[in-house]
Amino acid sequence: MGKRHAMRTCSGLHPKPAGLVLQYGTAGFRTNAKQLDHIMFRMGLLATLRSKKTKATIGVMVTASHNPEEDNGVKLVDPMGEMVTPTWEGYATQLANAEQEDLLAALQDIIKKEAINMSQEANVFVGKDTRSSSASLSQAVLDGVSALGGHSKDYGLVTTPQLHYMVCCQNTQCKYGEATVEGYYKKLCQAFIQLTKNASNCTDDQKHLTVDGANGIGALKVREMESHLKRELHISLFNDGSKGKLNHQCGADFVKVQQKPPTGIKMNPGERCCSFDGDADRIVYYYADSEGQFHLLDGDKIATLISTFLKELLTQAGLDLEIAVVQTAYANGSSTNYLEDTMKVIVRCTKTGVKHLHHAAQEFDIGVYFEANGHGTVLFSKAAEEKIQRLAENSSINDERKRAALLLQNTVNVINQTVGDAISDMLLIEAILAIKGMTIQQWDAIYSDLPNRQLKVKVSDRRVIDTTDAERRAVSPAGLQEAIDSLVKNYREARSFVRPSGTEDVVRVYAEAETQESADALAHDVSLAVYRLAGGVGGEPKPLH
Ligand code: 16G
Ligand code: MG
Repeated sequence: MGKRHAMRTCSGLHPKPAGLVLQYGTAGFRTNAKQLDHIMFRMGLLATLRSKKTKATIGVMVTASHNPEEDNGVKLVDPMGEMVTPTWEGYATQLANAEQEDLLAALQDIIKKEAINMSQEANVFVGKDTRSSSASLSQAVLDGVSALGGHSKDYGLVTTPQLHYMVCCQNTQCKYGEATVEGYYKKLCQAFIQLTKNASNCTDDQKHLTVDGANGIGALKVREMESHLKRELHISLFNDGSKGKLNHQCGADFVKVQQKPPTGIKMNPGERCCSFDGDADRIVYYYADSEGQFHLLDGDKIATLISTFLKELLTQAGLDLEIAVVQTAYANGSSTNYLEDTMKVIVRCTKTGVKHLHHAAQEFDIGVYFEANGHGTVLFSKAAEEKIQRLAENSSINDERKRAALLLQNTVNVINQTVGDAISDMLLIEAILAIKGMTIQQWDAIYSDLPNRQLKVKVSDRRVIDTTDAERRAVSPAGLQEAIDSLVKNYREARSFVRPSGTEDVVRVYAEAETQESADALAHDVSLAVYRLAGGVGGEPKPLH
């Protein structure tokens, strides 16, 4: 068989090091780039099978997001731009770990289980980030696609959300937009310009935004997009990749975890700044006040700003649509209280990982989902989009309703609904602040975050920790939850939970409390409980102070 022969020959060019075992984790495979060549080839194969199975275009993105430059990774994108389903994540792991001589059998196993018609056409879109290893690794993906006779389109350097967008456009016959990077800029920027038209008294100062591009793909793409913004947003771009190292002391993850500004940017007091991560699917905002104090506005603050804005517009438009905010256990308790008690919106909590939030958000007319780390977007149900559309086209409604309906319509268009998108989120946030005439300080003051602390604990096998209730409670090992419960009782307004990381070999500990000292002390207490009850390795966790 010709194809089989081609497969053998090509897979020989991308051999698997014997014994190497990797897992398709929360966000795909991610490890040192040197270990990934065979994984990429095999993900090219798998994407081709997935395409044949779904009779749709599938995406493969080569990136390791916020990881250091020497790492790389790969994620598969399903037809509507979503993350691939759990069953296929399982296949990805099986295929990745089959020894060289078992590869054909592993493929045949998937073909059989999924009853795939191998004569069906296959189409795969491939994208990559700016890592030096990405060029050859994305070529390995392309080799995998052609080894199974699939067609591929190489988008080259794109952000992760741009690739998700292209896949969705392609599979909706361009109803979602044109499947080109130009088309993406046009759609988003046009919507942004329409939105900000309503904020005509915006000064140049208010139109200014400082962006930290994490020395990655997001910086390149912001540059590319700028002309489409027609000076309605003035961006000062730092960490644009011209000299600094990717994600090194910069980017959204650094800023969120360290709770401090990235290096390499110029911050003036009171000015809005934001940071992207290495593949531009996350964003956080921040500013320094006149005393030089740093203030972070994370995914929770973003979700609050967006959901408040949408809720006000729905009221003004007289549209009866249900809006919900989806968070994870990491959401600051103050944000959850504010959303539920003051804003009166529905709040749902899911497990960590975009696919869980995305899924939960799909259950509402309008689902706003954000992880505290800045990954998130807004989903509109088909029915909600149609209602908004109809109202915007209705000529017999009063001016207030008309204005709100048009704003809602353009809000839908500025959002990348396929996945969290730093560029799209940035445009939406900038538009909201402009329309509301709101400063970043005013946005920050909507509610005050409870002091919190995140720690990690090394244990011999993190799988001994099993959680329930969207990771808020531990069901094993025995006694751990009871220990956490009694420690939490020692502090005011306190909360704590632990979960095994999906991307690192550690157990994560989160604690929040009335004061920073209490949050730090509680996080330490809980770390000790994990260390003692869940098989800690290395030295005992030391107190923070
Ligand atoms: C991945 C997830 C992110 C999550 C993080 C948690 C996607 C695209 N990314 O980066 O959403 O917050 O993992 O990491 O799903 P952890 O399990 O190590 O805490
Ligand atoms: Mg990312």
